[in-house]
Amino acid sequence: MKFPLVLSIIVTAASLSARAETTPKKPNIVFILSDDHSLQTIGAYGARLSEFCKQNNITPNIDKLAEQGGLFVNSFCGNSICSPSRAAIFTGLHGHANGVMSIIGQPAIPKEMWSYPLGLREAGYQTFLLGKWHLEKTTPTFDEWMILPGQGIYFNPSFNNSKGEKIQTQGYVTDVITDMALEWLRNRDTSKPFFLAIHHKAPHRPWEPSPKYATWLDDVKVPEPETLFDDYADQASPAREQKMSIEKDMTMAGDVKVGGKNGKNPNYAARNADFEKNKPEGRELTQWKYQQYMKDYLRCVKSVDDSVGRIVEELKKLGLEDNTIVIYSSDQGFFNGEHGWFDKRWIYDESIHMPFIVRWPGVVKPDTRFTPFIQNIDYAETFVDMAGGKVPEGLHGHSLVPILRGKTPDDWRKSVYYHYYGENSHHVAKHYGVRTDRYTLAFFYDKNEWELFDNQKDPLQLHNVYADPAYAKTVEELKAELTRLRALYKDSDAIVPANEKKQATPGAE
Ligand SMILES: [Ca+2]
Repeated sequence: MKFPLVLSIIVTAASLSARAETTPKKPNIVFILSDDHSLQTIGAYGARLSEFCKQNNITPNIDKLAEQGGLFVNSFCGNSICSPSRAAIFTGLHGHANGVMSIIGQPAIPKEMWSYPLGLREAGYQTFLLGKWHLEKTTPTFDEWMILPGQGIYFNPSFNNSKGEKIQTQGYVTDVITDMALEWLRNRDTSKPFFLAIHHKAPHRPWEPSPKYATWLDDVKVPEPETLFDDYADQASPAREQKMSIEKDMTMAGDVKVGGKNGKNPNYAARNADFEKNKPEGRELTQWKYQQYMKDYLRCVKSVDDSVGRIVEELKKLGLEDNTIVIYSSDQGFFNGEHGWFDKRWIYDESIHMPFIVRWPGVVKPDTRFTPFIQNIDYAETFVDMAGGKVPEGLHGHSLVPILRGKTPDDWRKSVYYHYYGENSHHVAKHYGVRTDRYTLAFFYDKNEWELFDNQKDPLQLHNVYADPAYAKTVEELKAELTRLRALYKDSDAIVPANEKKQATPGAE
């Protein structure tokens, strides 16, 4: 595997003169990153399940952040899978440049490579990372860290910390992480501004809710997507070959928690009894599985939302509310039954979108809906810019601070680049592509197959119009844009790693 950009973007740390003194009242920054939380399941986003979330009080605290600050409606990842998205956030570079393109056999990010905690440290910040890291071979560059090994687990998780200790905890992972965050806030070094990264495990598969919410939502019906029974008739062939369908690939014992060891878990007793009584089959079984999946997912989201509420409340108690930026994001989106799927990986909208919400008192006007196209590669420079620090030349992202201040640069990007490198657990074909305001163009290069969606006419992304003569000019323009982006980021076919031979651990994404 090659790292073509490493040499050119390795930080010349010495050349970045540290700011001599921190300016008064530098803002503190709390960055909350959940795992696989979709836009559809955030009330404030106005997406498919947003109204349902509002009616059922699922994300009141996240929604409040958006009301008091702003949210980005065109926020995207560059590769919709955990480790690569996290590496892009950490380095400000797409995967082909930082080396983390997949979740299997991922290399360490080169030690010499710049990452945003280094920029924050130079700017006089103390930095703490807490929760899911999922870049196993890379040591975090935060001053202190407390991370879940691998994926982490939902109950009684252990953590590894920056002192080389293994910490065993008791309780539900989202609550444990929140307790640790509050403790750190109370005991932090008050002589410096801080950056606190809180990386939740939830709501990642296998969507195990807190016992507190085990039966919450039992009596409601989660609205089904129009495309729950998508037959992929008018899409490119990879959509028909994936293995992420609720009908065929969502497991009864592990995912839906019926039978197996989950069958005896009292938290899942009601659904096991219901299944035994009604024995749904065929389409009804898919619908039934969808309800179980979505309720578990939303129960996990509810605990994340509680966490957001507790953190904001603690900032208030500590008198930090007015001078602390609070950011909420997730490492990518997720299919909540759209196209009949769970999981992510595709350039398609539910997967490529990332929530990005920023409350920055005195800077971001309340209830702002930002429309510029942003991407996870922008986070690193944004964090450091918020802190008044500097970043090295050659990052792929750009600071969002001008946009947050209400002035979008004239030359801001109008499209985003996407590249999914494949791994075997859900059989999604490798593809790269471009998402613009109106279109999504993807190239499945191992299949030499293109797919074009007109998102204005076809927001559900059901009809591949690539071969439609009416779109010939559009195809030409989008291909030119894709070529431009690949040249801009210096991505090339030579960088695509050999297809992974190893089967991924189910759910280990
Ligand atoms: Ca994820």
